[in-house]
Amino acid sequence: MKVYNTGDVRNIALAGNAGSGKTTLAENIAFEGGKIQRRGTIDSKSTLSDYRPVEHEQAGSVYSSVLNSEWDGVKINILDAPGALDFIGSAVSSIAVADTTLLVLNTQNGVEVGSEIHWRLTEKFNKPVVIIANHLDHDKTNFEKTIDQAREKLSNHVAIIQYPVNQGPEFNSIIDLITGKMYKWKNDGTNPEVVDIPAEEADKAKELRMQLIETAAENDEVLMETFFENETLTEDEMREGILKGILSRGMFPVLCTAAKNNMGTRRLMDFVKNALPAPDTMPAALTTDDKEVKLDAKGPKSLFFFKTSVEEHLGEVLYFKVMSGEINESDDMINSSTQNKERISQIFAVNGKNRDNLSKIVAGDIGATVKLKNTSNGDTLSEKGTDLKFKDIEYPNPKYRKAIKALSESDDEKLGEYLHRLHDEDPTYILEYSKELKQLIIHGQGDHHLNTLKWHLDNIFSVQTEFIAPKIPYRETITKAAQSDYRHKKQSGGAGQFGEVHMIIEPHEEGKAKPSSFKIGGKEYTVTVRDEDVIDLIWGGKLVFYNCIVGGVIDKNYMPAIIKGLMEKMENGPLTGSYARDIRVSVYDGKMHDVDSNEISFKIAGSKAFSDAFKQAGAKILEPIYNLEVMVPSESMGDVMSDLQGRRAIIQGMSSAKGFEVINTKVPLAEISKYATALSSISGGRATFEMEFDEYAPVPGDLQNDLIKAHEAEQEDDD
Ligand SMILES: Nc1nc2c(ncn2[C@@H]2O[C@H](COP(=O)(O)OP(=O)(O)OP(=O)(O)O)[C@@H](O)[C@H]2O)c(=O)[nH]1
Ligand SMILES: [Mg+2]
Repeated sequence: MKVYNTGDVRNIALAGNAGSGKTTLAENIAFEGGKIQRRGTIDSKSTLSDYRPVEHEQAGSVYSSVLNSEWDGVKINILDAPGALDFIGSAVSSIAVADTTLLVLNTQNGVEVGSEIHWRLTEKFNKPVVIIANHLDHDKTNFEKTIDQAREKLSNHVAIIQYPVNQGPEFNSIIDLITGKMYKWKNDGTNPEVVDIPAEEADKAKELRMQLIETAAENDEVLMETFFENETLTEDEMREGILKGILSRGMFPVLCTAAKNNMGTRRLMDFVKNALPAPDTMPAALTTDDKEVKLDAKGPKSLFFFKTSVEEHLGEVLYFKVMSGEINESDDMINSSTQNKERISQIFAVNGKNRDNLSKIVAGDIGATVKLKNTSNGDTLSEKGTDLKFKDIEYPNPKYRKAIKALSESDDEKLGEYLHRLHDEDPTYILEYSKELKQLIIHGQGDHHLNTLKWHLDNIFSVQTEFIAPKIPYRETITKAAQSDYRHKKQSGGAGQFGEVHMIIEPHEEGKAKPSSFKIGGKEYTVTVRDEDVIDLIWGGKLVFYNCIVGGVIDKNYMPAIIKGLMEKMENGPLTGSYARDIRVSVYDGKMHDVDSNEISFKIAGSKAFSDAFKQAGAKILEPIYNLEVMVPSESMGDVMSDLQGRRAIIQGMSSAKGFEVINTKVPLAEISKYATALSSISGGRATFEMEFDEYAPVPGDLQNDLIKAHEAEQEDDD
């Protein structure tokens, strides 16, 4: 297949709400560029993009697909993202990697939730956007309402470049304000007849053209002056202003399509070729150490990997964008994450599951390769000696968790392997084997997301699994000081065991002075710290140990054994068996025996004394609290707030942004396991949220009692 120069490449992401017509549009672009002889359809499960069984099952995209086409010598790479928000990971990587996003709107529904959320991703990645007004052939289509909503909810820099003359079931014509012509299709779309604007449209076209010229001029001072002088711009000046506006997000052009009938595709491809930025006109990419690397075909060879798919008979296919240089088949490169050498044995241009071999691929272009040894999503391969590592794509945090288990234990290993594979294909599936909870937990974006994962396990991998309720990783701590001592003594023939430990435990707080005196149960204790040992616990929080022994009553060498004894209890808290945290322990007295004392004796004594003290120290169960940022359309605000109150939420603040209210709140994890589903049903799918771990906080007293009882019952069951 042909090799394209950087300037002849356009990379577009197709984003927007589920069902807006992205995959149909991608199919049209591939068809018009001669990549396929017939346009596949969603109904007949024959599109290039939606080729996977799960996509046939769901009649919509689940993963992004990479397609390419050609128009007038320019290669158009298409990243067709799924619209369903459960699969947002693929929309994130598509928007991050492409240079321009085509945000496809279904003009029956206007700006939908998914449109807004994908729009926000383009804001985050600071990428140009072109709006595609699709579904113009529906009886309920409303172009004007869609544009009004786009201006209100997305940006007031939305600029009409094309408008439909006869939207609705008879739709077959648009007016293009750049060329000043009307485009009229026959029933099968494709190639339109180009005619002068009819007299009855002249005034409207003139007015909209003036608006477009003004918006184009606003993006450049020189153009603005020209506009003031001549009160218009030439077609070339207009194009220049539009390109600048697109690049700086100062303008969001609107084009028209009826994708099902293949109307508008060719004009769209003209526009992609003429008005959208080539990869080397985009801002430089950043490396992990914040170095800017300009996309340059003459630069050092480097590839950024953004997507993996596992294909039948082929294994892992890894998709990349060439970030600089020219890559040839058989090039050796270095993975900057692992420093391993990788050989690029084959280079492909991809159309869904179809692949064409390339001998070479140039900076800015998108391709795929296979048989890499140790490279995955987010990695950079670069020329030896350059050690480039591009910033990885940031994916949204998980919002939903379930525990999963194989019905048959013998499938455990296979299950782990398949789950990793599913994570490679969709990095927003996060797997966690929690040693603490003894559960395999899958984190994802929502119920549908996790059910899709299970669908793969059931239908593709044939591993029978079940979801179970995920446990909450509680913690235990204490709220006041307590004292205890314990003598461990054993004399049963042979060598005996002896160790005695006196300790005071109290809550650990950052910045608290070292212990010196305590008053516990009317008794005063004075201690002098000899040594301090601060242990950062891998599950969060600290254990601080003070050796306050006077006169060598316990040898210093036994301290590590005592700490070991404490750690045993810290790992298995006395209340519910959860991890304990944020405790400090002062060992201030005890006894040794010349012959019988040994490490095991002091470990046992330390552990028992600690357990006993813990129970008198106002022990508390802590639960994980998450910060939630909930974006709610104003009309659902009341319902969302009252639902949050039922979830023990503490509201931190509220603000408004473009028709949305933003609620910042802290909520216990136990209350939000299924929040994604609940919020969606309260708000008709319009509200969304982000969540991030904040801190551990004490559970309310009644819940603490319930948890302790539940733990006791569980222990009895186990006995
Ligand atoms: N009448 C009409 N139907 C359309 C148009 N565009 C797409 N469709 C239909 O709308 C449905 C959804 O189209 P897709 O192309 O799968 O939409 P998508 O945006 O890729 O959807 P997701 O992948 O789920 O995000 C299909 O049945 C298409 O045939 C259009 O312009 N007019
Ligand atoms: Mg699709």
